Amino acid sequence: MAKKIIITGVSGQDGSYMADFILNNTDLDVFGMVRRASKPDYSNLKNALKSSRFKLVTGDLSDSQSIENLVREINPDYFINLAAQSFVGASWQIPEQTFDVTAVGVLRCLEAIRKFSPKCRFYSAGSSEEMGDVTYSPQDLNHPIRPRSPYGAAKAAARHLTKVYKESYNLYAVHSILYNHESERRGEEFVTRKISKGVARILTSIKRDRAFKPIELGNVDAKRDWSHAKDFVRGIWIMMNQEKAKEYLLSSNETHSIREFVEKAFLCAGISGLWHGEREGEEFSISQSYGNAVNPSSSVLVKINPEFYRPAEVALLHGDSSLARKELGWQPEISFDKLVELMVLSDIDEAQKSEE
Ligand code: GDR
Repeated sequence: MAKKIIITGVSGQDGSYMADFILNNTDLDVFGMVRRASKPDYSNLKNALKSSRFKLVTGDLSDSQSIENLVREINPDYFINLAAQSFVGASWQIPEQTFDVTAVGVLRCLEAIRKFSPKCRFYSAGSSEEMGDVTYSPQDLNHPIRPRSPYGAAKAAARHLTKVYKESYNLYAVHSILYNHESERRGEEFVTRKISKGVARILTSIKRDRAFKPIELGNVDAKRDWSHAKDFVRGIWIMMNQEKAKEYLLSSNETHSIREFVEKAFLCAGISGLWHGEREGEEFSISQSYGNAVNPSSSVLVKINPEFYRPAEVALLHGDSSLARKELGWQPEISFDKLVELMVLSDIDEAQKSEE
């Protein structure tokens, strides 16, 4: 009989890439957990839904009964938890829900596995947001936990819970620290996708000689360590198939500012820009001419909007994934430049299709 895996958050970026990876590289049956929704969006599951080995199941991390039922009925060999309230910015507005889903949700999964499927291997996606207010760079697994948001605190709690359950009940339970990971499937609330979508929208307007509104961003000086999500799901699967469960950290080992992402993203669309002004008055504007196509009043590409500042910011994240590279033989295959290009070109393609 084929082995079975439950993937939570399967319609999201990471969950859908994980489902694709498992379907393409193993013969496991995949049970993708989704919440009940009146207007479900399965656009990331176009590939997975074509497979007879893929099945959608309904469950909710905030409902222990639903998790227990799934674990009892499916009796999975692997349980990969990629569901969370994953938007850091929203975690100040909905702190209880963030903690309930992101931290207590992990506890509910661990309890279900302990009770009904103790041989099942469990994965909890951790975050560089646990490092928070960093004390050194690049950060490794020894870096102190110093979260700066309700989200970061919830992920830190999930990390402790996973360790406690692993040690108390001898479970194969792994919580790994994941630095930022993006893709063409990234949610539009995250800064990289907000930029790539914005670039595509602006390029379409320029080409059609239409005025456009700039992309509005918060702190463009924050630095992040960005990888492609596809590289991370491969790393997670390697972690899940070791002799012993162990914590690892996945990162690109590079750090880039939001500012740099903006510049590269516009260049991918053939638009070069210049930063000018200061603080809240800062803008990024077109620095080359497009003949008569550009209305001068529409030449601002990006402007700062303090509405997008966070109550507490993580200024710098820069990971050191040398342990995972050495012990798991893992390394990212998609560079930062390639990531930006893939995202921008995909959004340009989509924008063109919707114009047709
Ligand atoms: P992050 O991702 O908080 O690092 O968490 P996000 O893309 O939201 O922010 C990255 C940085 O960009 C700055 N920023 C903006 N962010 C958003 N979303 N929108 C803006 O307009 C904007 N302007 C500037 C932010 O202040 C921040 O510094 C991601 C999530 O995927 C988490 O779930 C995951 O755990 C971590 O990465 C690793």
